[in-house]
Amino acid sequence: MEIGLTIPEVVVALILLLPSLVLFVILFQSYDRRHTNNNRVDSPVVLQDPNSLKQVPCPHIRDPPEKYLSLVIPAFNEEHRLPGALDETINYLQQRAAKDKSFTYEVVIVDDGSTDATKRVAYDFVKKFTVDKVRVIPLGKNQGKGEAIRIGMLHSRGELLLMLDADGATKVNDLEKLEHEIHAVGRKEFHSGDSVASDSSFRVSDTLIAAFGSRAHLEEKALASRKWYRNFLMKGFHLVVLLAAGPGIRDTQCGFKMFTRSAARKLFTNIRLKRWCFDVELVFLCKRFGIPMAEISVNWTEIPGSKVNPLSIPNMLWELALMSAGYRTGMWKISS
Ligand SMILES: Nc1nc2c(ncn2[C@@H]2O[C@H](COP(=O)(O)OP(=O)(O)O)[C@@H](O)[C@H]2O)c(=O)[nH]1
Ligand SMILES: [Mg+2]
Repeated sequence: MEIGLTIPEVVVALILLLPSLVLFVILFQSYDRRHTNNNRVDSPVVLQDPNSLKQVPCPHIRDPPEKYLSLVIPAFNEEHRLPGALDETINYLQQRAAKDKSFTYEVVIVDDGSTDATKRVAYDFVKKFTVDKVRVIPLGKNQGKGEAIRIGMLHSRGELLLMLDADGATKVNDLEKLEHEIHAVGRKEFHSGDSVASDSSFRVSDTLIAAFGSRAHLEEKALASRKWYRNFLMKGFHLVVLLAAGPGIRDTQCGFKMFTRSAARKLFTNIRLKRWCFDVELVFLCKRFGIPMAEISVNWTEIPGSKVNPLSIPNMLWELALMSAGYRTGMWKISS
């Protein structure tokens, strides 16, 4: 059978068909991820202690806190960058705990299907510092930074939960800036709700606050020194983020963010994006839940070995398209 289309007609047909096809695939994929993560069974719930080889229960974010602070580190092929960053982090935590007996902590390393020696390096730290202080959650297969952080958060024990990168790009003591802001905002909200409440009944884990580390103050310098595609990503991103999540946070992508336990419970039982744009979804969800967001300047050092490259751009756009389609059509429901 002869169709009898001229070349211009074929071009026009393709121009009309392609966007419809892309839209269809976006809607289909969003539909595929429509279930909230509350319904997903999150593994693992039991960890193995490499020292005693005993099983260690791994609590859920819905359980009461057992530590003051959890540090969640996503790690993908980080055998070289992780040891230095972990040494510095644990050193800081130990010094602080020595000065203040009420300061308790854990470090949760989520190994996201690394193909190098990341897991072994991480377990060496568990052996050295005990499974109470350092935990490894192995995901087996690579799932993405966002997914690794989600699983780490869901199995953390802290009143406050900090996510930070495995390369030590931000000095760990900057967490105090985020922590102080969370306490200040939390206390203010606590007393504004009930002016006669005594300060001793204030529990930071019950407040709803997210503190976003930010490199916005470094933007000019970064633009001059970063690779072209990082600048393209940064500028393009501001625009796309504005469209997808609205205004509020200038630097959504900084890998240094702190949440109260109650805020983390709401955010990480709902989040669906798994790779680089999960931070944008966090902003979106904070707004939906009315969780106050604070953006706080932190130090940032560009550490060689970044895994963000030009190939990350299509994935970022794809994730934002999924998110917009999912929430705007109502396929992605938010559960509180
Ligand atoms: N879980 C997981 N983490 C990743 C992946 N890619 C990068 N990361 C982690 O994300 C953090 C930041 O990564 P990096 O490549 O330094 O990104 P950049 O600092 O934004 O250039 C590090 O802790 C990485 O190990 C991935 O595919 N999965
Ligand atoms: Mg980095």
